[in-house]
Amino acid sequence: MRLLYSALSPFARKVRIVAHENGFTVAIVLETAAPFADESLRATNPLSQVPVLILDDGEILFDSSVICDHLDAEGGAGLIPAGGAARRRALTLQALADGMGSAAVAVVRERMRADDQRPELIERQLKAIVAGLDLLEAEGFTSDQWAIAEIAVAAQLAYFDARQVLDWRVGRPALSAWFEAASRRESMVVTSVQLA
Ligand SMILES: N[C@@H](CCC(=O)N[C@@H](CS)C(=O)NCC(=O)O)C(=O)O
Repeated sequence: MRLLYSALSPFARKVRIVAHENGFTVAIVLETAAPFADESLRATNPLSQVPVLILDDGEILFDSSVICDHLDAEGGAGLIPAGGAARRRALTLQALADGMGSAAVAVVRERMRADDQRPELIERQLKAIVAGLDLLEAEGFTSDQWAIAEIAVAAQLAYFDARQVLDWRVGRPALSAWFEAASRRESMVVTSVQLA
């Protein structure tokens, strides 16, 4: 299998963590792609977004939640509950984390603009992230649970730090403490990127 990814993408990080937890460390070859600069990515994903997983028979999977679903089904780690309220909760929290990630990517892109930045766009995206963080603080993640919801959230929180999106720890002691412990998990450590 080939995973088209970019090192800092929180969506690709989520997939890499799920791959690691499912024992797919050797079976997946990582290939860097530059979604904003390289139009060739569009041949695999018309949205020109990473991550994209290309299976050995050439089948192409995106987006990150579809890839995670496939890897977890094949690997059997059971990170995605099979059904019922647990599954609905897990997928809803994954969707929340992913949505916060899209908002964060939009903030980062906007801040990169040399001029003509749109403060109202940044403010709206940050509002979504802050509201999501408040929900997650109330959710009360515990260190004994590490499944798709927790993985999706951890990947995004790490991205907020790496890109200095916002100071999300202020007023969120439970989420902060949970994330510190989560960051020490092997699948988080081996998928982390050290910025120069
Ligand atoms: N819903 C997608 C989002 C992926 C995404 O936004 N990836 C970013 C990189 S972090 C990207 O490739 N952006 C390029 C673009 O939107 O043009 C997923 O979960 O995989």
